[in-house]
Amino acid sequence: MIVSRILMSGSLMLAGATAFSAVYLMVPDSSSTSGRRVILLDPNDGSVVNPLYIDLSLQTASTPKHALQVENEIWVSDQVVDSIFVYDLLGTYKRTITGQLDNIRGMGYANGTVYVSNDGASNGATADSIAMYDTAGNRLGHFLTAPATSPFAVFEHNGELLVTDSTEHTIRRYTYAGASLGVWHAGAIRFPQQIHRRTNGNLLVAGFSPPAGVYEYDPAGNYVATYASGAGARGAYELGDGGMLYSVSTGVFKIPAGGGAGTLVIGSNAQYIDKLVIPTIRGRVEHSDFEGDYTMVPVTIEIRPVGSTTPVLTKIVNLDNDRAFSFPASLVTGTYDMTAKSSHWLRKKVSSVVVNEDGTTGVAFILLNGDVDDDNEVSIGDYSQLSVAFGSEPGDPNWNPEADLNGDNAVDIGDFAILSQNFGEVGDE
Ligand SMILES: [Ca+2]
Ligand SMILES: [Ca+2]
Ligand SMILES: [Ca+2]
Repeated sequence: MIVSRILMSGSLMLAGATAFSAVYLMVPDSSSTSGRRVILLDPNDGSVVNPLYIDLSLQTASTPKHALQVENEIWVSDQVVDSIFVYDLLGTYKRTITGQLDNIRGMGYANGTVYVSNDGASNGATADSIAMYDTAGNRLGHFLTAPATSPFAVFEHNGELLVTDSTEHTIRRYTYAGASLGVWHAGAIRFPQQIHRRTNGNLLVAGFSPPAGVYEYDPAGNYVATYASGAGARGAYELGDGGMLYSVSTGVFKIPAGGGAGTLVIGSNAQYIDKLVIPTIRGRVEHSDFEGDYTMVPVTIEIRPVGSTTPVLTKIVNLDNDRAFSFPASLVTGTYDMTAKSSHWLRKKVSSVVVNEDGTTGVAFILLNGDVDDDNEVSIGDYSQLSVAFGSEPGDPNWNPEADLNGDNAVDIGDFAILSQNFGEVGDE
């Protein structure tokens, strides 16, 4: 269920309700008129979520072809610049992969490897090949697509790779290592581009040249149906509402559930359509022994590999009226340790938190009060600082807001009682 949400490039703003999906569709736009960009669409109804999620012009993109999620990164292949631009999941630029690439098109991620279709032989590239990279962007080699000579998409299917070819008009099978397994389908389709799997297991393949359209095949490669695109289809994607998106040089169009003509979703020189999952980190924090406004108390959240004290992600959040927080994270789904710490409260760790496509749920922290000097233990140092501030109110020369443990705008016996109660406590590492 998608609730209204506004995504700004590189940052996020939530509008209204707190429940929202973290799944989107990404479409690169190679138009010089609207500017090279990655558009975000709603995966359920295809509506525009953000027309400028990534401004690709900042990386001098020319013909961005495919935006592919690779773990906690977005890789964008550019057919003319012969490079792959890499961003985090929130759209922040990280690096560019270049060299040994020429006239690249679609990509695939399978078996821990990123596969990149490569047609040309400039820049030290190997013509008619699939280049292979690890997730860090290190080149692992390539394999030839011969006898096919113009690879356009790479797609994992049944533990193998399918590669579309725009001159042979075929879809061929290869092992992950690149050994040829023959033709998966050859028929009416001309200039096949992107491949996408429907929820029923059938594959949609965008046919760019006449008879252009979106072609559907069963998992064995047998023809099922054609959906007219009216022009050269590059990408296709099934929506959650039963409709279907396709992309052509004038924009992204939606065919409603049950079929019919496509209607324009967004004008653009639209390329492949692919999924983006941004995990949403959610939890609740209780600041114990506190009568102040907890929505004004920043909480430092750390996401760490299990057993490690080195965070892979640190975020300072504020709580809502239900003591809850939530933020989108450029994070690989998996299991992590998660910690919370606020100024004069001890750090608390929750171990082995599962982060899946829906993010996290049910993570709750109760933070012990009394750490005036913020060294993650309640000890003599805190007692000293509280003693100095004892009897003070805001405006007094010895006022210390960190010593006002209960948040009642006075440092007095109430704060001393909290410190005494927790004396000797040490926060989680
Ligand atoms: Ca070629
Ligand atoms: Ca302390
Ligand atoms: Ca107080």
